[in-house]
Amino acid sequence: MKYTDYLDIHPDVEKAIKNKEPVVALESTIISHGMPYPKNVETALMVEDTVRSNKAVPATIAIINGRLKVGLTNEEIEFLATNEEVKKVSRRDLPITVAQKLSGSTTVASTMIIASLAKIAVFATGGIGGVHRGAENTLDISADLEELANTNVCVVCAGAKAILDIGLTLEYLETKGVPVIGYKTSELPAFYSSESGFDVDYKIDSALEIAEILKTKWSLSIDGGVLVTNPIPVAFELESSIMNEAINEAIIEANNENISGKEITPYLLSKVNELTEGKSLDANIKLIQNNANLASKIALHYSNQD
Ligand code: PSU
Ligand code: MN
Repeated sequence: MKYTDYLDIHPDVEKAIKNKEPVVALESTIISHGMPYPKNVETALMVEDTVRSNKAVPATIAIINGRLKVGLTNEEIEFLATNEEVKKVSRRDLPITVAQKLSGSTTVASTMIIASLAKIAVFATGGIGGVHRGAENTLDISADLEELANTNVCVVCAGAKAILDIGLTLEYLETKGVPVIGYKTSELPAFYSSESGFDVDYKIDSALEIAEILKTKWSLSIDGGVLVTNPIPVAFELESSIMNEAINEAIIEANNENISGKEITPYLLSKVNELTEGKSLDANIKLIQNNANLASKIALHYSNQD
């Protein structure tokens, strides 16, 4: 079997890839494990429309009945959003999900793998996984970081969320040689707020320059991803003291309930949403839209180069 035998690329996406038109990959864990229904469906469709309004083609990625789907129908998005059996699939889960013809939503790591198989270079998400707080004891480091080290996809996110150890996450990315770019900022954004107190390596002010960096990196065979961090617009920022309080409480509850492994991120996200009475969810939606806008612009410039 060739890898293409496992892939179902949506005709709109296939046409765009063939004609070297801009395409933006989107993940699906956020749909099935990152947001409650029906906001998850509304957000997934809104993000796709945001990409289209920038004259790029959205390719939401997931695994359905063992097929690697690149570009979903609205029915498939609804299925991912409502079906309890849809598992969170990261790198190690991917071959099992495919071989057993199961369905799964893809994390940043597995979305990067599938995007790269489909030759899509730019991917928009909300937040990446990283080094968790307390990782010196738990060794909980997301497979997203290892994927960024190895797979040639540019990931546009809103920085690292404070459920993670932001400093250790940056150190890990440095060790692995992953460029961390701040879009119009020299400070790493912290997801719900535009500031984290940590510097990024490079402040870059235009999507064109980012596209040039991608071309240069991969032309030089320096494999691996590039992380573009895009601050949440100030109008939608949340007070970091309120967020930190909610996150600290969520982490204590997760410990009390012995939540670990792949369950921890979805657990913390829904707890924080509960504790902030939905404010974190609203901010989450705004920042994903913001990331989809920037990713579309990068994809447009990237596709215009040879
Ligand atoms: N962070 C968020 N929202 C999310 C995730 C992370 O703010 O939905 C999801 C992404 O799909 C990410 C995954 O790739 O969680 C990381 O999970 P883990 O830490 O188990 O690798
Ligand atoms: Mn983990």
